[in-house]
Amino acid sequence: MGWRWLTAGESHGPGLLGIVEGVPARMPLTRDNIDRDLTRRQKGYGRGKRMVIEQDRVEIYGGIRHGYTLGSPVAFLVGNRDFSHWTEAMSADPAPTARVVTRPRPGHADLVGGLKYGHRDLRDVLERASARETTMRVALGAVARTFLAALDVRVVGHVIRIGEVTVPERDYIEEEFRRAEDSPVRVIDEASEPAMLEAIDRARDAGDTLGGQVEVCAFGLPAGLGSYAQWDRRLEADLASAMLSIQAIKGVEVGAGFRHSAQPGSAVHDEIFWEEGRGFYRESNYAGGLEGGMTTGMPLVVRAAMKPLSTLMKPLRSVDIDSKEAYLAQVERSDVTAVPPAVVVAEAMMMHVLAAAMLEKFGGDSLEEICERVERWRETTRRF
Ligand code: EPS
Repeated sequence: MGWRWLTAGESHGPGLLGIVEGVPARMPLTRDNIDRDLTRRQKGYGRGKRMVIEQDRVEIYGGIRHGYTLGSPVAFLVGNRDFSHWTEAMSADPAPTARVVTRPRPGHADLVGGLKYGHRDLRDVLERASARETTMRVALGAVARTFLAALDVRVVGHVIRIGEVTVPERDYIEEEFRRAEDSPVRVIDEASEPAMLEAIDRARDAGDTLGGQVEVCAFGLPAGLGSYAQWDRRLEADLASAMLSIQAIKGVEVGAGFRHSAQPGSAVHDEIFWEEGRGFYRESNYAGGLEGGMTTGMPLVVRAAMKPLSTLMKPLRSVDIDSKEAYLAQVERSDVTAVPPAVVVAEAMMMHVLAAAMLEKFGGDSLEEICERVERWRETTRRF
């Protein structure tokens, strides 16, 4: 059954809930491991006022005892501080209707969600469609991070584009990713930072929003996760699906993906070398760590493109779902850009996919058992 997880909760409800199943037993895991990623997700120049209200911290409801996992489902709650301003509007008990939304925002789930579920108050849609939900993806993803780290796999990411501003195209090495932690826009490339900050200021002043691109990499992966043998076992497919499931993500690229589609094959494939003791290796990584739906052992590189947020202070034209009159869309408090936090969310989604792939290939119930199997496999691949 592998790695299974679910989230629940509305943006302005009491909180977000999550359960992850399949976490091996006897794995050290503390609240700090989780809160670190929750804090990272809250950062970023261009974030809105909500992030001043919230201080996301996890409460552990199951699966961990005395700092170790039990092998039982790991269950989390992250409270919404903002709920204190919404107790009646978001009450689960019958209460007077309040803060009704009838003017859908173009680009958000509001209109189609209302149509699909029959909601005439579009708040019933936007509360769950909101990217607030990514808080719990990240909390559960931090469990995957801890698991992967024990197997010597590290997942890191950075911003490569905000609006028109892009960082130079090149492979970034693992050590460089630390720089992104100190950047207000989560970029490695410091030279791009001032132009990005300026672009965000300009968008804010204009009541507009900005999209961009993130790049997420996994280092230390063994070769052979995923499979070419069936369409639904190809790891690219799981990674693309995971990335596209993130709110506002509209495009995904593995390795040099779109960029290499215009070049000849001789320029884009990673030549194969062999050395005693080291085994097979490559000197380039155009494939982004995947060949034939399987990890090659090179860094896994996935990029995701985010559209600009659809909540605009300068709203676009829309139609009221009750009166059918033309109106400007609902103005809700929001972020100018959410590209820096999208890095943390994309890391979480990649880690969920990789934790599942690790469990599928190696299996096992305790961390020790899995670690031994991974180590044996690494040795096997070196000797092949
Ligand atoms: C978010 C919380 C939300 C938004 C944002 C992400 O809070 P609120 O709606 O109360 O301002 O800041 O959500 C969106 C951009 C969106 O389109 O839904 C968060 O916790 O990340």
